[in-house]
Amino acid sequence: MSYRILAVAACAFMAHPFAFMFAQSGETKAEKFPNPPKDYDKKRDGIERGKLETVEYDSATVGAKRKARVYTPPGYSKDTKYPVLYLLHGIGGDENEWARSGAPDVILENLYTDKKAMPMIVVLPNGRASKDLTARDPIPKQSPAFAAFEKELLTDLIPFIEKTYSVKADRESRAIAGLSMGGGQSLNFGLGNLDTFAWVGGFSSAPNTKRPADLIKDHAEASKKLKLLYVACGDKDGLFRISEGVHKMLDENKVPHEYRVIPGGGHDFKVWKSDLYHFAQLVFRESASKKKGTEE
Ligand code: FER
Repeated sequence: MSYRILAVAACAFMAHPFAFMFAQSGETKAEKFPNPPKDYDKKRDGIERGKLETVEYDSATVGAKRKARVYTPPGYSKDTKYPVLYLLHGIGGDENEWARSGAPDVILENLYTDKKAMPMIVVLPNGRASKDLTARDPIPKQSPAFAAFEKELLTDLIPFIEKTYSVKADRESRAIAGLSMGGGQSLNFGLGNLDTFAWVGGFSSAPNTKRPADLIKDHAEASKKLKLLYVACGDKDGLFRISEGVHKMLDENKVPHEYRVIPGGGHDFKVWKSDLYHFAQLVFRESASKKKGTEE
């Protein structure tokens, strides 16, 4: 090793004594969750497309009609019953954020074409349960609406989806995942409602995530019921400690999970699109739980 590399490495070590640990674990995890292949998020010519539509549902929780986007897979048919992924946006987003910046339809269509994901319906809600609040309102004003979305999701949106679309309506056919603020919601709502969701993902989860000690009531029960718990964050993300804390709690309590540290990953859609790419290949697949059992 040259003097120059040694000097840089020594400086880096002095600046961040733990960076080496992260770099190491980042390397191992990178093999399990490599960067997606080139063009995984680019439209391919000549493949079947799904349909992304906007729906309105009655929210008894807020006393108003509310919008969501719904993505049905290529060849969607009433003769098939599909599992459903509820995919949540970040603090500045709404029901359009994933479609605008995350290419979920393209990522899934490419995976379907390569037979790497189960056909599923993806529901993209607006995760602020409110009649009139928008992403432009002050965050403290919005926070209660982000928390209130748990009740609206369970009592208004899920029932609407299950009566409107051809879906499998059981816990093993429902997943919840989201980015940042929506990652916090996914961990809070998913782990708090294991009779509703068996597949849970937090992508770069934000400080609205409950304290690790408060996330899971009964760790043995959660271990049994979860088919997949995916916790991921970039190691350059200012919110890294949140996911790290959740991972530590899960390890301490022996709750099987996938922990993905994205080397060099920031708080952005480059990371979240790659999370969707990986999460989509695990969710609703029996092999995910088998793999989960053999982890670590
Ligand atoms: C915070 C920092 C970031 C916070 C939320 C976020 C609730 C969310 C960021 C995002 O959704 O991108 O302190 O508190």
